Amino acid sequence: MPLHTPTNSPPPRTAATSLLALLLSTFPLWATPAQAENCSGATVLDLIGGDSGTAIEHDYLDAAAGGIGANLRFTIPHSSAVDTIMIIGSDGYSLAHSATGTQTVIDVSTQGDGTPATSVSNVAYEVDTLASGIGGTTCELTATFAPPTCTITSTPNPPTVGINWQIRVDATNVLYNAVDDNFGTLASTASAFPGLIELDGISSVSGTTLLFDPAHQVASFSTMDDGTYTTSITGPGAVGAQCDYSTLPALTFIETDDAGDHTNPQATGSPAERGRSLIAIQGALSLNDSVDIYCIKIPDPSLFYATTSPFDDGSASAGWDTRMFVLSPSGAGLSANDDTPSGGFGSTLMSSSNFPGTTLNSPLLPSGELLLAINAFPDEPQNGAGNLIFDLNAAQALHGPLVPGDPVVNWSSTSTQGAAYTIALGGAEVCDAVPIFSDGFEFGSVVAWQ
Ligand SMILES: [Ca+2]
Ligand SMILES: [Ca+2]
Ligand SMILES: [Ca+2]
Repeated sequence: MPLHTPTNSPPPRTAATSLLALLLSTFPLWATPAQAENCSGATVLDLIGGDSGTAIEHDYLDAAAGGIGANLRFTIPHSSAVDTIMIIGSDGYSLAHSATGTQTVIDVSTQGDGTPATSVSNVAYEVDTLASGIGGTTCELTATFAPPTCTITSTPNPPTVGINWQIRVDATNVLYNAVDDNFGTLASTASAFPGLIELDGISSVSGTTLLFDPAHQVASFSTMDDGTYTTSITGPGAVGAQCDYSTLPALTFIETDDAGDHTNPQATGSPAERGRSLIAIQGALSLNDSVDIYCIKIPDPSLFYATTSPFDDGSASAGWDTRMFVLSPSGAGLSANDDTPSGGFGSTLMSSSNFPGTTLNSPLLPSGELLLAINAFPDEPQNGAGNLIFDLNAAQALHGPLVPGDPVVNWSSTSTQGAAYTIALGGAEVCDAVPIFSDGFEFGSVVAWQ
């Protein structure tokens, strides 16, 4: 049995409910329901860069460079009953605008209206169309600041010792730093560089690009001005950008006398050339010279390649059946290839994630200073027991070692091939020293670099 039995009797009528009933009978608020408003079709346009749609990327020119920040135009179609449009931005902007006719256009700017605010990298705008205070569908439009970009231009390029040298910086969508009073900075590794240069004196403005010309100059360029020059800038929303220019041209290393085997690898440059890009090694093998080994530096393995095949790099050449290997500084085999998958008998080494063919035994390329070896088919590197370091039967594969860490002790030399070669390199730098080993003329523990 239920403990409580509901009743159908009405609630007791009070003075307040009697007054409400009287008002409703006199002023029927929803006797003719208003149409729910629809803001679909609303778009936002970048008045500076021209991008348009419901989610745009827009440009920016800071007030300190003569601009009004970002400048957005909202275009909102609606019924003629609409009299108010609310725009509420995720950056804190919130304002009711009057609407007339069947389309309303509203312009806002960072400088004039505080939106889009530079404290965030993008703003979501909620658009509400209202007729006599009654709204309907809500639309969302998204405006994202284009990221800052920069370039450094050298005049002349490359610089010439003894004559005037200038560098220019172009910076786009950059935010003025009111604390440091600049649009960015220019730093350099050059020994003669006077210290951090602030980019504050704009030479000219083109669109949203600020030009600093010159950002730095020397009356008579010297090798003490050699180095890497780096510009750092920041855009709205604390989005940063950097750009580099190096005065140091890339090098081609030419084999000096004879690059040794494992007893005597050859450095690919002098200490003064350390860190410069190495784009090629030129040398030769012969009947009495069956292997050449060089020290190179690989800063980022994902960018590295070495090839003797003109199919893979037009500046590479050999014309005979090469093999190439990468070894660790202590002589452990890391990676090997006989024939590039691109065709012919040239060899190509690169990170296994980039190699356009089969990879076997997990070929590994760490970053840092490594040894690059070239010999001729069918010669093989071997360990101390005379066993193969790599099984190169799959000629077009990229190979890792059969036993990881197994050091090369001997290079078989039965080939009758070998002549001049040019190894084309990418993502490689000059190595100015070679490892010396604790166990004499065999690969083993590295005790120092010379
Ligand atoms: Ca040689
Ligand atoms: Ca040699
Ligand atoms: Ca080959």
